[in-house]
Amino acid sequence: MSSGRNGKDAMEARRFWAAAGLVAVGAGVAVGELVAAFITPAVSPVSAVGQTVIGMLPGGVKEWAIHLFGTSDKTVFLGSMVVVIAVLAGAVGLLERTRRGVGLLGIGLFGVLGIAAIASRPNITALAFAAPVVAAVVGMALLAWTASRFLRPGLVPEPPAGEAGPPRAPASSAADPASSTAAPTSRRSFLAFLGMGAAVAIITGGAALIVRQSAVVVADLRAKVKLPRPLVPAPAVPAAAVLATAGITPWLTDANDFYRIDTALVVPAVNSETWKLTVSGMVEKEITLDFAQLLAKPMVEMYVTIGCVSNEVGGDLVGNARWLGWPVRELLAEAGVKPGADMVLSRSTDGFTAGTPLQAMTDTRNAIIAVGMNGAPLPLVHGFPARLIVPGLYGYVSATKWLEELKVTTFAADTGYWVPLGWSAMGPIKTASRIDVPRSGAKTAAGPVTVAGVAWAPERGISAVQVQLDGGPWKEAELAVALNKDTWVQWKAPLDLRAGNHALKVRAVDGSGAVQTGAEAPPAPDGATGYHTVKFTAG
Ligand SMILES: Nc1nc2c(c(=O)[nH]1)N[C@H]1C(S)=C(S)[C@@H](COP(=O)(O)O)O[C@H]1N2
Ligand SMILES: [Mo]
Repeated sequence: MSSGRNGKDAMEARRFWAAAGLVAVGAGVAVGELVAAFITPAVSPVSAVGQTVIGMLPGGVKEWAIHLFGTSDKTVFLGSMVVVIAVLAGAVGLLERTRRGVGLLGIGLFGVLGIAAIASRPNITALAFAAPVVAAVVGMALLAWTASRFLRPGLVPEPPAGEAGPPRAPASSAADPASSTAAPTSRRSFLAFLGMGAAVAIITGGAALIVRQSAVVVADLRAKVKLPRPLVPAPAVPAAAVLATAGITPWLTDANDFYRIDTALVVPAVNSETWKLTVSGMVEKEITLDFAQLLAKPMVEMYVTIGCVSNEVGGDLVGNARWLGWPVRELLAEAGVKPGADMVLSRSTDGFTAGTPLQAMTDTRNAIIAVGMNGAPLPLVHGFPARLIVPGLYGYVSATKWLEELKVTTFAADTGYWVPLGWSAMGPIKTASRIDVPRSGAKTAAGPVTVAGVAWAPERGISAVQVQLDGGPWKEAELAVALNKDTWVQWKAPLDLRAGNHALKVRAVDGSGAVQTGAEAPPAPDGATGYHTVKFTAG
């Protein structure tokens, strides 16, 4: 039979040991992140575990995860990871209280998970394992220290659950051995515990500062980059390329509004002063060049619309920018491609890979190693200091950001990151069109209105856009002037609307005369199809 006082003590003891687990694991994780920030900035143990978890998700959830990667939901994901780690840490502390050594084992298991997660990341070095090992050692040491201090052998343990111990005298808590050992309330032990907490806070704060500092340093380097003048500048954009219809997507996408899709939980901060690009694989001679050497190459500048394979019909994972860069074919010509190669596997500093047909890298389309976006160095989120831009291909097979290696290889020997996860090895961008005005569910005026949007078929161009109101006949829309085949085209069409509900459909005809398919298909494995339809009300 347990008195109220014992219940309260047990509660306090549980709180203490949950906190002890939290402090031990928290300090371990913080130190591990700190070690990683110093020696392998591209591999963080926490994000490696997160990425492994996402990697183990089944197909449908992964589909959703790709979208997650491009949005602010990353913060939500990292936040949930912190909560999960905190709960497990508390559990580890409680375990150590009742079964000495088991909590330590739990922390060791954390370390093993971290090591396994890092081992499953592409392109890692042995150094990357230092962080989870240090994290586990620090966590175990702290918990062992707490246990040796507050769970001294020889003192009366808590009675096992369900079995009432001998009745205790309602003595003062200091005289009660059970409560004084299980829930230390003495001033000294409490101060020691606070000290550990403070150490954790300082270490975590320091680690966070260092990580943030590296981003600041890189942002500074980026601000100082002087982009070269292009040998081949992009043509001026004629006024007739841009429609004035209110609500239409701007023809040129501002870098700040450009969609972002990548697997990086933390944006890689790549130092442009130490950055190098390597050409390897099936080449006559390997080439390595640094950022200054890259900037000295004869550059081309061009408007290109890029898009994500995960874009739904009518979605906005697509954007149009002016890119500055050095044609990949010139770099490959310097390296000398050996016969038999048919793919270039590009790799980023954070281990992402994309497999691009050698053909697309070397033909006249100007696949480039891009250093500039809309007249400025690449923003950090869009791949600073260098990325690939290949007109006509979805980003997952071509647009590697934070580029560091081009391996000339074959489709038989290598695969890009997304291919084993159920996406097609080949990813040409499908002909697509979108209605921007009116928006779905909008209320418009009845009578004459202008509907408008964009259409794209990079590499083939757009020759016509047609709209269909309420299942009626297809009607030609008016096209803005197309700058080239690789950029999207704005379109608009005047309609005369009766009051009531309407459904508007759009479809495009590409430069080869092929009409966009109306057959509905999901994004996986090689891009969504179907006609974008907007339902709205007039009057
Ligand atoms: N390093 C790296 N590069 C990457 C990716 C990635 O996950 N990591 N995702 C690719 C995908 S799927 C797309 S659609 C484009 C998106 O480029 P953006 O974020 O600049 O719009 O980047 C590509 N390059
Ligand atoms: Mo993508």
